[in-house]
Amino acid sequence: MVDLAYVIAGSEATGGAGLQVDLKTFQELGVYGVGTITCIVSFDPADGWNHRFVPIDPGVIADQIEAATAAHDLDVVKIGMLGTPATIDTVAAALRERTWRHVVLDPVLICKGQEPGAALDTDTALREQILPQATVVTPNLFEARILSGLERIDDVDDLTEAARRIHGLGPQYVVAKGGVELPGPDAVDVLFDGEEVTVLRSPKVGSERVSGAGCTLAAAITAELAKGAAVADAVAFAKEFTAAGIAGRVSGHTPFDTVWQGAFVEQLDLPDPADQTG
Ligand code: PXL
Repeated sequence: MVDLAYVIAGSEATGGAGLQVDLKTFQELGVYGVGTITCIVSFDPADGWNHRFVPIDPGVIADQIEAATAAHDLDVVKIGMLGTPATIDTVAAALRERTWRHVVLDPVLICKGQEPGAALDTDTALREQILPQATVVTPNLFEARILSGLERIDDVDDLTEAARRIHGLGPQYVVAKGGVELPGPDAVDVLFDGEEVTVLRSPKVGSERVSGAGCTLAAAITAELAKGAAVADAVAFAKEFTAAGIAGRVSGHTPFDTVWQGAFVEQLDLPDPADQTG
């Protein structure tokens, strides 16, 4: 029987981020994906690709969660963009209703196009209601700064300190991501489990941010956990999977490229089953 993974996240209409990326990643990694939509983001090509953000009615989010969890025994879930305090209330309550083996939180804090005041309320609600329920949280540099309260994160020591502080807010494992913005030749991630710090490094692929990398990483961690991997192994594999996807990126008409989730399997260069005889 195939393993199942669940995601509660926003739709991003170009296909480069959000729920679309999560489900593509799940499929690529051999788990059956189930998704609940929290909001719809449609970039506006006539306005610098700014985000147009529409939240889904909380009652409709609750209906989707009811349907998904009644249809399947789901115990590993990824949480992506939630976007409003009302959505966070609904999702936090639904999370509390059952026991999860893993809750992987990609703490997507702000969306360009939202009111700054509304964004602050959303950050607070996420920190208070969702973060303590997460087993794994995957902040990028910006999110790590906001969640840790550190003014600057300039090197691996700062990133480690941020991971320690965020761990203090409740999640069991913190994966703080340096990305292309942390100075140095490598993309550095710091994994902190409350006791041990593990620093993961891989050479940066280019110097530009690629859309969907954070979604892909958290979804790949979720898929590996669904299959039974230990957290440290899931994180290390997800980093390789995401790096391959960044190297194999897709260019469209947007000013940024997006991750290709099929690149990891392509680079394995598996023998074609049609070539095998006997
Ligand atoms: O990459 C963060 C992200 C997550 N989820 C949705 C998004 C974005 C960024 O645009 O639109 C729905």
